[in-house]
Amino acid sequence: MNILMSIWTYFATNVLQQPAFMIGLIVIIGYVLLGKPWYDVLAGAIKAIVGYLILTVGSSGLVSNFRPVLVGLKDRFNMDAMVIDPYFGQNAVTNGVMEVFGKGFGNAMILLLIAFLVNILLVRFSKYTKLRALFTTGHVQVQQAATAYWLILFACPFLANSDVKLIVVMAIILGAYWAVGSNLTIKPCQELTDGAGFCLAHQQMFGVAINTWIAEKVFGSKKGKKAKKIDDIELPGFMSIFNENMVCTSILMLIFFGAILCILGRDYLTEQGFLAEGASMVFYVIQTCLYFSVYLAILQLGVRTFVTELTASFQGIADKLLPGSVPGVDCAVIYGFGSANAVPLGFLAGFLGQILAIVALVVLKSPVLVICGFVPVFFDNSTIAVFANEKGGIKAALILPFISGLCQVFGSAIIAGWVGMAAYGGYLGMWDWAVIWPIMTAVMKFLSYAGIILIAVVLLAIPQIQYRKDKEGYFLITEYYEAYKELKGIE
Ligand code: ASC
Repeated sequence: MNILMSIWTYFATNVLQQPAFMIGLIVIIGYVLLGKPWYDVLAGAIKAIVGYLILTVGSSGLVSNFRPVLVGLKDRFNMDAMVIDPYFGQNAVTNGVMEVFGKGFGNAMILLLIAFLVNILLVRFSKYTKLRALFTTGHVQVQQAATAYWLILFACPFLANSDVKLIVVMAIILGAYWAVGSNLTIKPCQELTDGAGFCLAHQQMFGVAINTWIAEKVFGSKKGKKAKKIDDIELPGFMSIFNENMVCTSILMLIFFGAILCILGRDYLTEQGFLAEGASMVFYVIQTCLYFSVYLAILQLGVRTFVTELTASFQGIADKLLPGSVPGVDCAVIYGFGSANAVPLGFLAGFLGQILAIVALVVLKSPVLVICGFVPVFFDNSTIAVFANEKGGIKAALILPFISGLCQVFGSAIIAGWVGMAAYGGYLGMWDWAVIWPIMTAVMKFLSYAGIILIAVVLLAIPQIQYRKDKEGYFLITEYYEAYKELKGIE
């Protein structure tokens, strides 16, 4: 048993929680099942792993470059505020869960094992479950497991006396959330990418599904007139330079982060080691801000490198092992599709929403103050903007991320204040965890066991409803996208 556990832990730490190797493994299995020669398998795996690692260089470059800038605002103004960011959220759990509940979280590996198996089984029996998505982003699952542990312990203290009961409940609720959430993003992703064959497995899956739906219903074509998308807009005169993504992103970020860096001030930046003593502040600001475009370009190169390998090889898994399934990937993958300018615009609109919400918390003298974390502001809102633009045009791409920014701050302040995580300085803060999980926590808190059952039933009913609303297209959209397009009259 110990040996099995060691093998599993090794696999989970090195493969399952490292999306690049997880994707590599999937590509190997897929190509082997397709009967490809060994050198094609090897080449495919290398391209997939390198591509994903390039994506990671882009996304972690963005995070490590720009997170300190936003968090700096808190130090600079001596604010006693909680940061909404997955990494701060995980730290808060690590530091606080023992003190608050008298219980540490040592069972992450077992939980991941059960969740992974449950995911595979749910997809294997898609005929009954109607679930079609395999999660590949283990790093996100670990962050979510930590936060869910706190929320569930808070809502259901009666589970604390038995590790087995606790793990089972967590596996059911989290596993169902993962499976149902990623499944919800299949239609938006397939329609946006013209059937690229993946969906999202991240932290704003319900957010993407709900916002795409609103974008289509509220902002979509009216009286046969299509909503104007970002790329349809022809800017006049000198403004036309904004049509080019790299220029647009660089100028917007220069204005935005340039202003924040100036607010932080030379003294603070030198003190923190960001700016070398005596170096030029002007060029430091220009370089730092332009790095935003650099990392975004890297990220998009990574997406281009691995997505084709992943989807081509996944055909083997979808044909032989898990019929009709697609892989769920990091939300950043979507930045390689749709309108590239939706990415900086969604980010800025979301930031505006967050700032407004934070000002409201200060004015209302909220006991919990929040400071923006880079990951939720950027990765949630840019993602939502890309989908919103596709269905509802530029208006949707600005308004929906703005509302999302409000939801992220208010939702996180309420839930983290209520469950006591705010006192430990951080909360996950991503869309689903600021909107959907607070509702689930409240239901479990007030209905206890009945609440747990209710949530599991409602979650698992969602794919059934989706299927019943579109029996013909539901599996066709993953199995044969061209036929789906024909069925729906999509050009
Ligand atoms: C997250 C998280 C990250 C980023 C990354 C986006 O939620 O923890 O590191 O988003 O996955 O590419």
